[in-house]
Amino acid sequence: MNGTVGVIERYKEFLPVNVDTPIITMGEGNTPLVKSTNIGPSVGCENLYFKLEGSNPTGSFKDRGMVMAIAKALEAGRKRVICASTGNTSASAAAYSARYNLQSFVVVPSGEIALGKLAQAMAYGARILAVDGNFDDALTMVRDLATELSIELVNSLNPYRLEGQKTASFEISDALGDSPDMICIPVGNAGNITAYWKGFTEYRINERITKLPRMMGFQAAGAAPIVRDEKIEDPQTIASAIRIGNPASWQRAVNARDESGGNIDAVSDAEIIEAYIRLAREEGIFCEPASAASVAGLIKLASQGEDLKNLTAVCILTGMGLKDPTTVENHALVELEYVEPDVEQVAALLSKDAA
Ligand code: AN7
Repeated sequence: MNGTVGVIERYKEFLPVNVDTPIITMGEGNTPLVKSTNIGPSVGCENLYFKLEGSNPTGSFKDRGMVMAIAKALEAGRKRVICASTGNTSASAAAYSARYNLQSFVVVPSGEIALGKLAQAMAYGARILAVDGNFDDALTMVRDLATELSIELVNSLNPYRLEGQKTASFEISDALGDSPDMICIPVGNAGNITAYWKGFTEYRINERITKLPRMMGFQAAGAAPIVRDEKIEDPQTIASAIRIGNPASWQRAVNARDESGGNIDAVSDAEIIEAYIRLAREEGIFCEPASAASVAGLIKLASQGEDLKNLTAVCILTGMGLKDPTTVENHALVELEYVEPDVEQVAALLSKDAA
Protein backbone atom coordinates (compact mmCIF):
# COMPACT_ATOMS: atom_id res chain seq x y z
CA MET A 1 0.00 0.00 0.00
CA ASN A 2 1.31 3.43 -0.88
CA GLY A 3 1.43 6.02 1.85
CA THR A 4 0.61 9.69 1.42
CA VAL A 5 2.80 11.46 -1.13
CA GLY A 6 4.32 14.65 0.26
CA VAL A 7 6.31 17.44 -1.35
CA ILE A 8 9.66 15.63 -1.28
CA GLU A 9 8.34 12.60 -3.15
CA ARG A 10 6.27 14.66 -5.59
CA TYR A 11 8.96 17.18 -6.51
CA LYS A 12 12.19 15.32 -5.74
CA GLU A 13 13.71 16.05 -9.15
CA PHE A 14 13.77 19.73 -8.12
CA LEU A 15 14.94 19.11 -4.54
CA PRO A 16 18.26 18.25 -2.87
CA VAL A 17 17.39 14.57 -2.65
CA ASN A 18 20.03 11.85 -2.98
CA VAL A 19 20.05 8.12 -2.21
CA ASP A 20 20.66 8.82 1.48
CA THR A 21 17.87 11.36 1.89
CA PRO A 22 14.88 9.85 3.67
CA ILE A 23 11.65 10.54 1.76
CA ILE A 24 9.61 11.55 4.79
CA THR A 25 6.21 13.22 4.93
CA MET A 26 3.19 13.91 7.02
CA GLY A 27 1.05 14.93 4.12
CA GLU A 28 2.30 18.49 3.59
CA GLY A 29 1.64 20.29 0.32
CA ASN A 30 -1.06 19.67 -2.27
CA THR A 31 -3.04 22.47 -0.64
CA PRO A 32 -6.21 23.88 -2.20
CA LEU A 33 -6.07 26.68 -4.76
CA VAL A 34 -9.51 28.20 -4.42
CA LYS A 35 -11.04 30.78 -6.72
CA SER A 36 -12.40 33.90 -5.07
CA THR A 37 -16.17 34.24 -5.07
CA ASN A 38 -16.59 37.79 -3.81
CA ILE A 39 -13.45 39.73 -3.02
CA GLY A 40 -11.92 39.32 -6.49
CA PRO A 41 -14.98 40.54 -8.39
CA SER A 42 -15.40 43.42 -5.92
CA VAL A 43 -11.91 44.74 -6.76
CA GLY A 44 -12.11 44.09 -10.49
CA CYS A 45 -9.98 40.96 -10.41
CA GLU A 46 -11.99 38.20 -12.04
CA ASN A 47 -9.22 35.61 -11.79
CA LEU A 48 -8.22 35.78 -8.17
CA TYR A 49 -7.19 32.62 -6.33
CA PHE A 50 -6.29 31.86 -2.75
CA LYS A 51 -3.63 29.28 -1.94
CA LEU A 52 -4.74 27.77 1.34
CA GLU A 53 -1.49 27.00 3.07
CA GLY A 54 -3.35 26.69 6.37
CA SER A 55 -4.36 23.24 5.10
CA ASN A 56 -0.88 21.90 5.76
CA PRO A 57 -0.45 19.41 8.65
CA THR A 58 0.45 22.01 11.27
CA GLY A 59 -1.68 24.74 9.72
CA SER A 60 0.94 26.77 7.89
CA PHE A 61 3.25 26.83 4.85
CA LYS A 62 6.21 26.15 7.12
CA ASP A 63 5.62 22.39 6.80
CA ARG A 64 6.80 22.38 3.17
CA GLY A 65 10.20 23.64 4.19
CA MET A 66 10.36 21.85 7.51
CA VAL A 67 9.90 18.41 5.97
CA MET A 68 12.91 19.06 3.72
CA ALA A 69 15.02 20.50 6.55
CA ILE A 70 14.16 17.57 8.82
CA ALA A 71 14.92 15.05 6.06
CA LYS A 72 18.37 16.60 5.62
CA ALA A 73 18.91 16.70 9.40
CA LEU A 74 18.09 12.98 9.56
CA GLU A 75 20.38 12.32 6.60
CA ALA A 76 23.18 14.08 8.50
CA GLY A 77 22.50 12.04 11.64
CA ARG A 78 21.39 14.99 13.71
CA LYS A 79 19.47 14.38 16.94
CA ARG A 80 18.38 17.89 17.88
CA VAL A 81 16.96 20.91 16.07
CA ILE A 82 16.49 24.52 17.11
CA CYS A 83 14.65 27.54 15.73
CA ALA A 84 13.56 31.03 16.64
CA SER A 85 9.96 31.69 15.76
CA THR A 86 7.00 33.99 15.75
CA GLY A 87 5.03 30.74 16.18
CA ASN A 88 4.51 28.80 12.99
CA THR A 89 8.08 27.64 12.47
CA SER A 90 8.14 26.40 16.05
CA ALA A 91 4.89 24.48 15.61
CA SER A 92 6.19 22.85 12.44
CA ALA A 93 9.66 22.08 13.83
CA ALA A 94 8.11 20.56 16.95
CA ALA A 95 5.72 18.38 14.95
CA TYR A 96 8.24 16.96 12.47
CA SER A 97 10.76 16.47 15.29
CA ALA A 98 8.22 14.51 17.30
CA ARG A 99 7.39 12.33 14.31
CA TYR A 100 11.02 11.57 13.45
CA ASN A 101 12.37 11.22 16.99
CA LEU A 102 14.39 14.41 17.19
CA GLN A 103 14.48 16.73 20.15
CA SER A 104 13.29 20.24 19.34
CA PHE A 105 14.14 23.50 21.04
CA VAL A 106 12.07 26.50 20.08
CA VAL A 107 12.86 30.06 21.04
CA VAL A 108 9.93 32.45 20.96
CA PRO A 109 9.54 36.12 21.86
CA SER A 110 7.97 36.08 25.31
CA GLY A 111 4.26 36.95 25.35
CA GLU A 112 4.18 37.73 21.64
CA ILE A 113 3.11 34.55 19.91
CA ALA A 114 -0.46 33.54 19.12
CA LEU A 115 -2.12 31.22 21.60
CA GLY A 116 -2.79 28.35 19.20
CA LYS A 117 0.82 28.25 18.02
CA LEU A 118 2.09 28.03 21.58
CA ALA A 119 -0.45 25.27 22.22
CA GLN A 120 0.93 23.36 19.25
CA ALA A 121 4.56 23.55 20.42
CA MET A 122 3.43 22.32 23.83
CA ALA A 123 1.32 19.50 22.44
CA TYR A 124 4.14 18.26 20.22
CA GLY A 125 6.47 18.27 23.22
CA ALA A 126 9.04 20.87 22.24
CA ARG A 127 11.25 22.51 24.81
CA ILE A 128 10.07 26.13 24.68
CA LEU A 129 12.37 28.98 25.57
CA ALA A 130 10.53 32.30 25.91
CA VAL A 131 13.08 35.02 25.40
CA ASP A 132 12.73 38.50 26.83
CA GLY A 133 13.04 40.23 23.46
CA ASN A 134 11.53 40.20 20.00
CA PHE A 135 11.89 37.71 17.13
CA ASP A 136 15.02 39.39 15.81
CA ASP A 137 16.71 38.99 19.22
CA ALA A 138 15.62 35.35 19.32
CA LEU A 139 16.99 34.67 15.83
CA THR A 140 20.34 36.26 16.65
CA MET A 141 20.56 34.04 19.72
CA VAL A 142 19.68 30.75 18.01
CA ARG A 143 22.22 31.30 15.24
CA ASP A 144 24.95 31.32 17.87
CA LEU A 145 23.39 28.55 19.94
CA ALA A 146 23.12 26.25 16.94
CA THR A 147 26.84 26.62 16.27
CA GLU A 148 27.83 26.45 19.93
CA LEU A 149 25.86 23.28 20.66
CA SER A 150 26.01 21.69 17.16
CA ILE A 151 22.25 21.62 16.85
CA GLU A 152 20.57 21.76 13.43
CA LEU A 153 19.18 25.23 12.79
CA VAL A 154 15.79 24.94 11.06
CA ASN A 155 15.00 28.61 10.51
CA SER A 156 14.86 29.70 6.88
CA LEU A 157 18.59 30.45 7.09
CA ASN A 158 18.74 26.70 6.59
CA PRO A 159 18.77 26.47 2.77
CA TYR A 160 16.69 23.28 2.75
CA ARG A 161 13.76 25.19 4.21
CA LEU A 162 13.44 27.38 1.13
CA GLU A 163 13.97 24.40 -1.16
CA GLY A 164 10.90 22.75 0.35
CA GLN A 165 8.88 25.96 0.37
CA LYS A 166 9.42 26.59 -3.33
CA THR A 167 7.17 23.60 -4.07
CA ALA A 168 4.17 25.88 -3.52
CA SER A 169 4.96 27.73 -6.74
CA PHE A 170 5.21 24.39 -8.55
CA GLU A 171 1.74 23.43 -7.29
CA ILE A 172 0.22 26.75 -8.33
CA SER A 173 1.78 26.47 -11.79
CA ASP A 174 0.68 22.85 -12.17
CA ALA A 175 -2.87 23.72 -11.11
CA LEU A 176 -3.22 26.76 -13.39
CA GLY A 177 -1.35 25.21 -16.34
CA ASP A 178 1.10 28.12 -16.34
CA SER A 179 2.45 30.74 -13.98
CA PRO A 180 -0.06 33.27 -12.65
CA ASP A 181 0.61 36.93 -13.50
CA MET A 182 0.85 38.10 -9.93
CA ILE A 183 1.61 36.63 -6.51
CA CYS A 184 0.53 38.56 -3.42
CA ILE A 185 2.35 37.31 -0.35
CA PRO A 186 2.97 38.44 3.22
CA VAL A 187 6.60 39.22 4.07
CA GLY A 188 8.13 38.72 7.51
CA ASN A 189 11.55 37.14 7.61
CA ALA A 190 11.30 37.19 3.79
CA GLY A 191 12.07 33.51 3.27
CA ASN A 192 8.80 32.60 1.60
CA ILE A 193 8.83 35.30 -1.10
CA THR A 194 12.41 34.19 -1.82
CA ALA A 195 11.35 30.54 -2.05
CA TYR A 196 8.39 31.26 -4.34
CA TRP A 197 10.54 33.26 -6.71
CA LYS A 198 13.16 30.48 -6.77
CA GLY A 199 10.43 27.96 -7.56
CA PHE A 200 8.94 29.98 -10.42
CA THR A 201 12.32 30.71 -11.98
CA GLU A 202 13.32 27.02 -11.82
CA TYR A 203 10.02 25.99 -13.38
CA ARG A 204 10.55 28.57 -16.12
CA ILE A 205 14.07 27.32 -16.86
CA ASN A 206 12.69 23.79 -17.10
CA GLU A 207 9.94 25.01 -19.44
CA ARG A 208 7.12 23.93 -17.17
CA ILE A 209 5.78 27.48 -17.44
CA THR A 210 6.05 30.13 -20.16
CA LYS A 211 6.19 33.30 -18.04
CA LEU A 212 6.99 34.54 -14.55
CA PRO A 213 4.73 36.30 -12.05
CA ARG A 214 5.25 39.73 -10.54
CA MET A 215 6.05 39.20 -6.88
CA MET A 216 4.02 41.58 -4.74
CA GLY A 217 5.10 41.34 -1.10
CA PHE A 218 3.31 42.99 1.80
CA GLN A 219 4.70 43.89 5.20
CA ALA A 220 2.75 45.24 8.13
CA ALA A 221 3.17 49.02 8.33
CA GLY A 222 4.69 48.86 11.83
CA ALA A 223 7.10 46.13 10.78
CA ALA A 224 8.12 47.17 7.29
CA PRO A 225 11.93 47.29 7.17
CA ILE A 226 12.16 46.39 3.48
CA VAL A 227 9.61 49.03 2.47
CA ARG A 228 11.35 51.68 4.57
CA ASP A 229 14.79 50.39 3.68
CA GLU A 230 15.93 50.39 7.30
CA LYS A 231 15.94 47.99 10.24
CA ILE A 232 13.04 48.45 12.64
CA GLU A 233 14.23 48.18 16.26
CA ASP A 234 10.82 47.67 17.82
CA PRO A 235 8.47 46.29 15.17
CA GLN A 236 4.78 46.41 16.00
CA THR A 237 1.75 44.86 14.33
CA ILE A 238 -1.32 42.88 15.17
CA ALA A 239 -0.05 40.27 12.72
CA SER A 240 2.39 38.71 15.19
CA ALA A 241 3.70 36.19 12.63
CA ILE A 242 5.31 39.00 10.65
CA ARG A 243 6.40 41.22 13.53
CA ILE A 244 9.99 41.18 12.29
CA GLY A 245 12.32 44.18 12.04
CA ASN A 246 15.42 42.71 10.39
CA PRO A 247 14.49 39.95 7.93
CA ALA A 248 17.08 37.22 7.34
CA SER A 249 16.34 37.03 3.60
CA TRP A 250 16.10 40.80 3.13
CA GLN A 251 18.38 41.08 0.09
CA ARG A 252 16.94 38.02 -1.62
CA ALA A 253 13.42 39.43 -1.22
CA VAL A 254 14.58 42.67 -2.80
CA ASN A 255 16.04 40.64 -5.67
CA ALA A 256 12.76 38.74 -6.13
CA ARG A 257 10.91 42.05 -6.15
CA ASP A 258 13.22 43.68 -8.69
CA GLU A 259 13.81 40.70 -10.98
CA SER A 260 10.07 40.06 -11.22
CA GLY A 261 9.08 43.68 -11.77
CA GLY A 262 7.11 43.47 -8.54
CA ASN A 263 6.89 45.54 -5.40
CA ILE A 264 7.04 45.27 -1.63
CA ASP A 265 4.62 47.60 0.10
CA ALA A 266 3.15 48.10 3.56
CA VAL A 267 -0.41 47.56 4.72
CA SER A 268 -1.77 48.96 7.97
CA ASP A 269 -3.15 46.83 10.78
CA ALA A 270 -6.61 48.24 10.00
CA GLU A 271 -6.26 47.09 6.38
CA ILE A 272 -5.04 43.67 7.54
CA ILE A 273 -8.00 43.22 9.88
CA GLU A 274 -10.46 44.37 7.24
CA ALA A 275 -9.10 41.81 4.76
CA TYR A 276 -9.06 39.12 7.48
CA ILE A 277 -12.74 39.67 8.24
CA ARG A 278 -13.70 39.93 4.58
CA LEU A 279 -11.95 36.62 3.82
CA ALA A 280 -13.88 34.91 6.58
CA ARG A 281 -17.24 36.53 5.88
CA GLU A 282 -17.18 36.82 2.08
CA GLU A 283 -15.10 33.78 1.13
CA GLY A 284 -15.54 31.40 4.07
CA ILE A 285 -11.77 31.35 4.54
CA PHE A 286 -10.43 31.77 8.04
CA CYS A 287 -6.74 32.61 7.90
CA GLU A 288 -4.46 34.22 10.41
CA PRO A 289 -3.90 38.01 10.37
CA ALA A 290 -0.43 37.84 8.77
CA SER A 291 -1.88 35.85 5.87
CA ALA A 292 -4.56 38.46 5.28
CA ALA A 293 -1.81 41.00 4.56
CA SER A 294 -1.65 39.47 1.06
CA VAL A 295 -5.31 40.25 0.42
CA ALA A 296 -5.05 43.65 2.10
CA GLY A 297 -2.27 44.29 -0.38
CA LEU A 298 -4.32 43.25 -3.37
CA ILE A 299 -7.19 45.48 -2.23
CA LYS A 300 -4.71 48.33 -1.83
CA LEU A 301 -3.38 47.78 -5.36
CA ALA A 302 -6.92 47.94 -6.72
CA SER A 303 -7.65 51.13 -4.77
CA GLN A 304 -4.52 52.68 -6.26
CA GLY A 305 -5.96 52.10 -9.71
CA GLU A 306 -3.95 49.02 -10.67
CA ASP A 307 -5.80 47.23 -13.48
CA LEU A 308 -6.32 43.68 -12.27
CA LYS A 309 -9.00 42.77 -14.76
CA ASN A 310 -7.14 40.61 -17.23
CA LEU A 311 -4.63 39.02 -14.96
CA THR A 312 -4.50 35.92 -12.84
CA ALA A 313 -3.53 36.73 -9.28
CA VAL A 314 -2.86 34.37 -6.39
CA CYS A 315 -2.92 35.50 -2.76
CA ILE A 316 -0.91 33.21 -0.50
CA LEU A 317 -2.84 32.54 2.70
CA THR A 318 0.08 31.31 4.73
CA GLY A 319 -1.55 30.14 7.96
CA MET A 320 -4.89 29.16 9.38
CA GLY A 321 -7.13 31.29 11.55
CA LEU A 322 -7.58 28.93 14.50
CA LYS A 323 -3.99 29.57 15.51
CA ASP A 324 -4.93 33.01 16.77
CA PRO A 325 -8.31 32.99 18.53
CA THR A 326 -7.42 36.19 20.39
CA THR A 327 -7.66 38.25 17.22
CA VAL A 328 -11.21 37.00 16.64
CA GLU A 329 -12.10 37.91 20.19
CA ASN A 330 -10.67 41.39 19.78
CA HIS A 331 -11.75 42.21 16.23
CA ALA A 332 -14.47 39.89 14.99
CA LEU A 333 -16.46 39.23 18.12
CA VAL A 334 -20.04 38.10 17.69
CA GLU A 335 -22.15 38.33 20.85
CA LEU A 336 -23.74 35.01 21.76
CA GLU A 337 -27.51 35.07 22.00
CA TYR A 338 -28.47 33.02 25.02
CA VAL A 339 -31.75 31.19 24.53
CA GLU A 340 -33.90 28.52 26.14
CA PRO A 341 -34.39 25.29 24.14
CA ASP A 342 -37.81 26.53 23.07
CA VAL A 343 -38.60 26.50 19.34
CA GLU A 344 -41.33 29.13 19.50
CA GLN A 345 -39.26 31.62 21.43
CA VAL A 346 -36.24 31.15 19.19
CA ALA A 347 -38.39 31.28 16.04
CA ALA A 348 -39.89 34.54 17.26
CA LEU A 349 -36.45 35.96 17.97
CA LEU A 350 -35.12 34.99 14.52
CA SER A 351 -38.14 36.22 12.57
CA LYS A 352 -38.04 39.52 14.40
CA ASP A 353 -34.50 40.02 13.05
CA ALA A 354 -35.47 38.95 9.54
CA ALA A 355 -38.27 41.56 9.40
C1 AN7 B 1 1.42 32.88 8.78
O1 AN7 B 1 7.14 31.20 12.24
O2 AN7 B 1 8.76 33.83 10.76
O3 AN7 B 1 8.50 36.12 5.11
O4 AN7 B 1 8.93 32.21 12.88
O5 AN7 B 1 3.87 32.56 10.12
O6 AN7 B 1 8.97 33.66 5.08
O7 AN7 B 1 9.02 34.93 7.22
C2 AN7 B 1 6.59 33.10 10.31
C3 AN7 B 1 6.33 33.87 9.23
C4 AN7 B 1 3.76 34.83 6.76
C5 AN7 B 1 6.12 35.38 6.81
N1 AN7 B 1 2.64 34.25 7.22
O8 AN7 B 1 6.91 34.50 6.04
C6 AN7 B 1 7.99 32.08 12.11
C7 AN7 B 1 7.84 33.07 11.01
C8 AN7 B 1 2.68 33.50 8.34
C9 AN7 B 1 3.88 33.32 9.02
C10 AN7 B 1 4.96 34.69 7.40
C11 AN7 B 1 5.05 33.94 8.56
P1 AN7 B 1 8.44 34.81 5.84
